[in-house]
Amino acid sequence: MSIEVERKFVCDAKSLKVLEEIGVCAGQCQFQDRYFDTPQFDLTLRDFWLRQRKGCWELKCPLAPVKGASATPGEPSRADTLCTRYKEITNVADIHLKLKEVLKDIFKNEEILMTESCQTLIDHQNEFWASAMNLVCFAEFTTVRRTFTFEGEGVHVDLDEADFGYSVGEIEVLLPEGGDMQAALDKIERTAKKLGVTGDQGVDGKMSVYLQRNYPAHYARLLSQNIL
Ligand code: V4E
Repeated sequence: MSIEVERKFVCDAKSLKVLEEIGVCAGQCQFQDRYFDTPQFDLTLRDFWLRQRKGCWELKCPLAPVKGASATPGEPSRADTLCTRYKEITNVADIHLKLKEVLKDIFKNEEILMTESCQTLIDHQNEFWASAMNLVCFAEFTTVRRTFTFEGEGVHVDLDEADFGYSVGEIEVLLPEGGDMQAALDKIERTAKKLGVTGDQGVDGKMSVYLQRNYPAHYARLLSQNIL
């Protein structure tokens, strides 16, 4: 399990030029994401994001805000406004365990049925385990991604173009669990400065824009609950 810390940014011509000068282009790839939730959006309303990418399952789980990082008590810190931090689980058995924990109140009456049928599907590496948990695909899109790395920094930058007409950059650091979060946030801040990325407002990710366009009522609910 790892922790993904990232800051989204709008990549203008200036930042792209700097990126091409100081970063090492690690290549371009294309992938399709399929996001899953219950029909009532019980996962995303709890800030859990389950997806299938290149045939692999990934679950992003929220982390508590950085303690004591805000100059004004009660207000989100600069790091929390600009950066997102999620724990990533990629092993299907661990994802299943976590989902059962998150959804336990919702599945109160069906828990035994769900557990047994899912376990059998997971044991047989059957990808339909998600439908056995009443999880349905609510979003599907393709991204073309260019990745840049920085010598010795442990930071990479992705430039994403989604097929529904939205482009966004991400400065990202992957940490082992219990790794130095402040050091990761500092690296991101330094990289943002080098790229000329300024501004105190967070930038929308691909999923935020997808929800805004395709599920406006759910998007509004996520906004009002400070999940997006
Ligand atoms: C919506 C969301 C998540 C789903 C994944 O979103 P995103 O990071 O945009 O996807 P992607 O393709 O860049 O994933 P990667 O390849 O980096 O793993 S995970 C968390 N959220 C919520 C969220 C948020 N609250 N704020 C912002 C700016 N982005 C996402």
